[in-house]
Amino acid sequence: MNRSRGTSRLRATTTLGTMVLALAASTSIVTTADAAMAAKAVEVEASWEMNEPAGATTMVDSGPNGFDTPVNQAGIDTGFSFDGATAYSWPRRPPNLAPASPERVIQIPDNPNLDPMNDTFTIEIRYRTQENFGNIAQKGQATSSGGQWKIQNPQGRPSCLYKGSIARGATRAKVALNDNAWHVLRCVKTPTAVELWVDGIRVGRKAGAVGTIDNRIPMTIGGKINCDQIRVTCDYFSGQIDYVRVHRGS
Ligand SMILES: [Ca+2]
Repeated sequence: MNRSRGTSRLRATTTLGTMVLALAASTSIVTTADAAMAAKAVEVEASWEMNEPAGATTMVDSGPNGFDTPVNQAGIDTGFSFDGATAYSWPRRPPNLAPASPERVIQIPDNPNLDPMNDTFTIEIRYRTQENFGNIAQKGQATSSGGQWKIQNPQGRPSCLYKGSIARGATRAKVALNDNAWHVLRCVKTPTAVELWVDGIRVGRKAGAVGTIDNRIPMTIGGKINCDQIRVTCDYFSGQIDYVRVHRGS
């Protein structure tokens, strides 16, 4: 399997870099620092807006990589409306109640575009819940070779976890957010830290390089897939998700 990412992002970066250089040459205003920042512009890896109507069977990716993914109506309701947003809804269920319910979990097949590698890597979600449990989105589990990233909701205080080749880095909201209102979470891994942003404000930062993350596990939304509720809990999410976006950069 070819583990290199698509050439589209390389082309886009090159084109942008060329444009910046051309602009700098023509105006002499753009500084080297500006050009470097522009050349590192955010690349969209996936953007699932979850705006499909009730009964939908495909979660459409509006990003450049086309990660359209099946949705199982036996476990998830699409076309849920709240406070001006259209979202997916996961009916309430205790997170660790047997048997396992894989119909609740959206599985996006493994792809290197969804692995952080050693890059700055951001997962942004808009969600609401009144519960104090649940894994919201992740790629890889605790024992996965190649590491993992995860957004979870213990005690209603969400945390971002990135486990890489060097270390595990995590940071968690200091206040509970399970008030049934929409909140935007951004989990950012930079080369030197892990950050959590809530509703546009950085609320947590854990310094330290985590290293490379590159596993062969599907990305999941709504809980784990490699679980049996006996030896490994599935940690199902209950609530609604308005969108999930994955960016390289921040
Ligand atoms: Ca939406």
